Amino acid sequence: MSPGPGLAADGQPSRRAWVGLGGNLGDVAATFTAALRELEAGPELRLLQVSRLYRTPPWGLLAQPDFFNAVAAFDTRWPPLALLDRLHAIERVHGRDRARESRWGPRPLDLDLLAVEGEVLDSPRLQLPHPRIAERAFVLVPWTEIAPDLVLPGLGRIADLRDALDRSGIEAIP
Ligand code: A4P
Ligand code: MG
Repeated sequence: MSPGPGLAADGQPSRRAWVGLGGNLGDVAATFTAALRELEAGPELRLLQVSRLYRTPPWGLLAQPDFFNAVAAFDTRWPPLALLDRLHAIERVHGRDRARESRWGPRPLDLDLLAVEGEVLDSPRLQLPHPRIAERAFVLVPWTEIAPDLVLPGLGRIADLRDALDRSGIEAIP
């Protein structure tokens, strides 16, 4: 018998998860393409949609090259912490070394778990929705492209959060 809607073959519910991609070292577009392919490689994640790539002025630490950012939607049956571990493993494959970088500083690839459908978490390793979303136009602009009406618990609707921010300098790459 085939599983019902929203149920993966092993009976675990499949849920929507959104991942933010960022980077400002190396060939970031090629890195994003490779990282998405790697995320899709196993049976646990199915890529549904990816925003366009955006060039964005650096946020937080200003003296560094412009970033590229995008947001991707997946269906997953992984628990959120397993998904976070997978994201970190892929960051490492692409040369990210947390021990040698500064917070908000330059990096080849940053994969943030932005939200998982139905999950509100507040643990040291993982907070969901990602706690700093409402301050970050570089996340909200690409996210609005693929999920404008998504409502984040405690924060509000993605397109409304975007509209409240200064978006100057953020440009889609044609
Ligand atoms: N952590 C907790 N919750 C989460 C979550 N939902 N997703 C913990 C991912 N990680 C989460 O994250 C630090 C720790 O947060 C992790 O070990 C994890 O257990 P990190 O990704 O290693 O650190 P970070 O990226 O330096 O910090 P943070 O606060 O995630 O900031 P950002 O925004 O990712 O900072 N400007 C532009 N224009 N575009 C960018 O992409 N990125 C940064 C990096 C700064 N400025 C930027 C951009
Ligand atoms: Mg991060």
